[in-house]
Parts: sequence; structure tokens; C-alpha cells
Amino acid sequence: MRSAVFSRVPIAVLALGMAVSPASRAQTPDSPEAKEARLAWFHEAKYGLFIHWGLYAIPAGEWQGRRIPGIGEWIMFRAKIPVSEYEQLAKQWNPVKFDAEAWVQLAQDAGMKYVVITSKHHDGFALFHSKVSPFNVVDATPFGRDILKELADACARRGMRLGFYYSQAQDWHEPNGAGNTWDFGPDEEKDFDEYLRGKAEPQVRELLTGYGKVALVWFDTPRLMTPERAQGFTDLVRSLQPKTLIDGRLGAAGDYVTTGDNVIPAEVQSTAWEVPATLNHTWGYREDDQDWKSPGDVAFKLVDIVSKGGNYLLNVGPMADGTIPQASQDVLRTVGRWLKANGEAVYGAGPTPWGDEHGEPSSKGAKDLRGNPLFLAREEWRVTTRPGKLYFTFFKEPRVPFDLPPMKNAVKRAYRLADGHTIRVEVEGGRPRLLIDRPIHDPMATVVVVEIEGDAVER
Ligand code: H79
Repeated sequence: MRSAVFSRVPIAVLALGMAVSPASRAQTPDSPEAKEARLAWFHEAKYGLFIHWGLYAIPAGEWQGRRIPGIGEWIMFRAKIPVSEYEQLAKQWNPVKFDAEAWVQLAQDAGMKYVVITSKHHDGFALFHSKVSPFNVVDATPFGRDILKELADACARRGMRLGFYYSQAQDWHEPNGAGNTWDFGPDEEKDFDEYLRGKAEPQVRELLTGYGKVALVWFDTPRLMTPERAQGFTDLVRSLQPKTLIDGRLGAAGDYVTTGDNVIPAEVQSTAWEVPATLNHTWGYREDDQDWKSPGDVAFKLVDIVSKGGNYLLNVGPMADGTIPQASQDVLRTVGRWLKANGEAVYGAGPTPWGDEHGEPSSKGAKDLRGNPLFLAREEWRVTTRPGKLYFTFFKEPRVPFDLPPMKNAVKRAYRLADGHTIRVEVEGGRPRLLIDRPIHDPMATVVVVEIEGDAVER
């Protein structure tokens, strides 16, 4: 059978295939080597700023005097606003306080290493000057400025990586886009490929050709995406900017795994991953949601995520005037100050060699609200790593002395990361333990560096 198949292939093609294939595959964007090379900056970066901004910032959670529950950027869907009405918002779009430099400055102050902004969310409105659809910030608004261009320029000037969120499947503005059934009827009856060819693909092409180097494209909610349709986007991205990362929600394997919104896995994950997360309970600005996570919570989540091998993409929802809510800025800057002194435990740091500290599944067979086995998380401390170094981050005062988890490596010395203060180490029954000063130095999070013999922990 085999030889019969082979015999129909011209010899010249076979020879060419054998001569070219192994070498060239290493350079194709789909090879594991190329993917790892693309991911190098991502693994180093760990912490990024997500920005959800669009026309939904104007109603800010309220439509015709009614409070519309749910995430703010879904207001068009939840209130079933007809396209003809929603479009009118564009005429009010005049965010005179928008300052791209200030936004990038915030990301830098926060210690974030990349920025991802909604170039077009499900509502179909483009924050850039698209020639494909006039429903964009330059052609449809009195503001008339290309927001992505200004942000891309500011990022380039400041050495900040910039990625674009693009809603490839849902587009409530288009008759053939997914999601808008109140104007256009059921999705099954739409010519979805017409929408992909007519708007989504050409807009992604615009994003990858008109705005400089694009760090990543963040696709979302892959409804109606078949492997073939997803491949079209993958090919487009790879052909235009082969180093650009693709997230995990295209509808095909991207370069990394995207977890559920606000979902932090319980344990270490071996492939690259990122958790998209909110700072309150919405992505797009809602006036009634001022319930911000505390700096301590954000710092914990960041270190928790890094100790599990992931990245934290944390969102802000700017207001209609172009400013980012002050309260969210304050939280980010507080964590940023902590990172200035403690970033070595985060940027480019590896995951824990242990994992017991993350917690354990309930031994009593308890289930969570979704019926999944309940995981009882522990939140006292986390550990991240570099060759020869362990970074123990304490969020609560540990029992002192603090027994290090089991390892064969000897400890050379230990010190506080923020100020270099020596932490005494004693060995009891062959097991090293830390005599941590009490109360812990920084009640939010105190990092103790433990230098060990050898590069990695041997258990
Ligand atoms: O961009 C952000 C969200 O808008 C987007 N992903 C993040 C990054 C997202 N798309 N879908 N979802 C999140 C899930 C949305 C679920 C809900 Fe609803 C929207 C719950 C309430 C409004 C749809 C409409 C399901 C129930 C009602």
C-alpha cells in the first residue's frame, strides 16, 4: 500500500521534499523551535495591561435610564440595542483627555511589560482608521484620531510591547458577523465567511501592516470558527509578522493557552499560558462598578500565577473622556512600587519546584458551585525560581522558623529581596529552615531569596 502511494509521487518532488523539509521546517512559524523563540519575551514579561475601550464606555452600564447588568462591553447584547441606535454613540465619542503617553506611563509605573488593547470588540467598532469599515474612530466620530496609531507610537517610543485584541467571530454590527440575532436573525442563517473575508480578515491585515511591530493578536470567543477558518487567520498573522503571538482563543491552537476569564489554574502548567483578568467585575467601564481588587490581592495573584508558570493580563476600562479610573490606577501603581523592589521574583522567573503550597483537592470529596472537585487553596506563600535561587514570597506571617520544603540541595544563604537584609538559616535534622524577622517586613508581600547549591532544586 505504502509503496503504491509513493510510486505516484514524482521522484523530483520526493527528493526536493527530503532535501528541503527538515531544515526549512525548523524555520517555519509552526515548528516548536519557532514557537519557543516567539514566546521568549512572553515568558520574561509575566505581567501585562489589558485595555477594554470602546463606545460602551459612554453608556457605562446604563441604557435609557435602565441599569443593564453584566459586563459593560456587552451592553449592546444585553439590552438588545439595534445597530442603528448603537451607531449613534459614535457621534458622542470625543475623549478629549485621551493621552497615549499617559497610558503607557501607567503600564510602566505598574511594572507591566506589555499592553493589549481592544482594536475591535464584539460591538464591531474599530479603535483604528480602517479602510474596510467606516464604523471606526476616525471616520465615525467627532474625535477623528486613530487611537491605536497614537498608542502604537507611544509604545514604540517607550519600548513597550503592544498587542491587539480582535473579536474575530462576534461582530454585532455586521449582518453576517456572529452574535447579533436581534437585528440579523440566527447565526446559522448568516454567510459567516462573507463577514470573515469582508471585514475580519482585512482588518487583522490592517492591524499587522499599519501599526508597527505587533506583540500579539488576542482573538476571543471563537464561535462558528472551524479549523479552516482559524487557519486563515493563523496564515495571515504568520505571513505578515511571523514573530507575533496568537492567543488561545482563535479556534485553533495558538502560541499559548488562554485560561477562562479570571480563572487561575490550581497547579503548575507546563505549556505557556495567560490569564485575562479584571480589576473589578467588568472589562469595559461601568460607572456602578467601583469594587476594585486590593494591591495585596493583585500582588498575590501575580506571584501565584508566576509560581504556576503563567502570565497575568490585568484589565483597565478607560472612561469615555479618555482617562483611566483613578482608583484602578492607584492599585496598579502600588503593585508597581512593590515590583520595583521585588521584580526579580517575577520577571522571567520559573515556577515552583514543589506545588504543595498551592493547596490540595478536598479530601472529603467536596464539590464547588459548578460540581467540580473543590480545591482548597493555600495562600500563605509562593515560590518562584531562577538558576541557583528560590524566591519565597510570604503574604502572611509564616510560622517561624519556616521549614523549607524538602530538597537535597544545601542552602548557601538567604536574604530579603527588597533590602538585602540577611535572613538566618539553621539546619535541623538535615532540613534547612528560615528564621524570618517578625512582623514580616512588607505586610503585603515579603520576598526572601534562598540561594542554593546547584541550579535547580533536587527533591
Ligand atoms: O473581552 C472580555 C469579554 O467581553 C469577553 N472576554 C473578555 C476578555 C467575553 N466574551 N464572552 N464572555 C466574555 C462571556 C460572557 C458571558 C456573559 Fe452573558 C455576557 C454573561 C453575561 C453577559 C451572554 C450573555 C451570556 C449570558 C448573557
